[in-house]
Amino acid sequence: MTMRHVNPIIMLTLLLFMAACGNTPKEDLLAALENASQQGTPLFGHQDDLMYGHTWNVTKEDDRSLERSDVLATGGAYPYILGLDLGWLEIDSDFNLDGNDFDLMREAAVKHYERGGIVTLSWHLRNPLTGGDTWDVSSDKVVESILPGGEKHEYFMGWLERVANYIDSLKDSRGQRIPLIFRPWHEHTGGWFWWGTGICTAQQYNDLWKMTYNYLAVERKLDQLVWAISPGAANENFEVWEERYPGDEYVDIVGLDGYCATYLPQEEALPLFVEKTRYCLESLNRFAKEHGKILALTETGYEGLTYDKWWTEVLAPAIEGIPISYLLVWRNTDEMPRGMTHFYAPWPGGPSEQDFREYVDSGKIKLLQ
Ligand code: BMA
Repeated sequence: MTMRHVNPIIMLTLLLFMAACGNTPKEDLLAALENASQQGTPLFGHQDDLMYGHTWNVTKEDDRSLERSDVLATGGAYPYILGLDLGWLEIDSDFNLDGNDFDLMREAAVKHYERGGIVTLSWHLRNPLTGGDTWDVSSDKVVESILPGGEKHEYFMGWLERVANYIDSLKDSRGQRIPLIFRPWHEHTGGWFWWGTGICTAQQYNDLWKMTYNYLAVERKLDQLVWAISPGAANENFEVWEERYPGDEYVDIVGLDGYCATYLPQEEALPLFVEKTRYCLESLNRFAKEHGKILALTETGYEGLTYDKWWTEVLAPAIEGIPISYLLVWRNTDEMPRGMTHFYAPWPGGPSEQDFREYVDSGKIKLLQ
């Protein structure tokens, strides 16, 4: 049937109906990101913000209200973006790799969305070939083994099915699936994850991304997902990351994962972070413009926050004038083997608390108001 054969009254009714429906939740999410990018006010994000903080943990304590937040306690509002990780969902665990109860994570995601925030999901999944963890790079055959025809293909599709089911279960109180920034296969320009450079070929990486997209977005029709790709920061030839890019139809956001080095003395690490972050973000910004994508700083931070002016004197100049839509700092946990230093967001009584408050008050980043 051609358009000429459609009854004009039906057509008009349809158009009026579509106009009345307004934006979809996914379109609203994209619009919020576009807007933040154009205004030059990135949305502030924190990994696991509602799940645990410097001195508390909802999975382990009786208070499961999901009201606590280190960002709220120091900056006066929840972060705009809540990051959560799906690692271990694939092996049917009740808890993710960092100890979060998956049911509580679902509640946190929905609650954050209903407060007006945006949720992003990463996936530090285990190694499907060796049985090791996400950092097990002992074999360069892992990606090959899960692609169609590979010995672990069916097994891995079972993992993806669990991820699809969980994503499908993230629904608001009206029963609508909540929009999500999905950020799989991240930091693929580094060599520390089994999908990284040197461990699989560019072709295999791109095929892995497309297989993931085709299953989740096409076969399972999870059309509420916004797809983000995150190369890791590198000092030179950052442009080579582009060979590990599946194509414009599979990606909405290009983001950088880049941290301030803790293995260098502070007087070297801080300026290096500013220089490197700017270099990579400017390169990504050119790419984003050419390809019509949204730019973000998808992971960042300085472990331990041992510099008390980190926010206004280091992070702010690292991103000044670059149209990132959001930035996300990593998690605040004391459960690391090497001790209590794995903190990236401010916490009450922490060294950079005052500076964070100043950064928020300056209006240069946006919390959930
Ligand atoms: C890493 C560290 C790990 C954690 C992983 C996934 O950067 O924080 O401890 O398991 O992210 O959240």
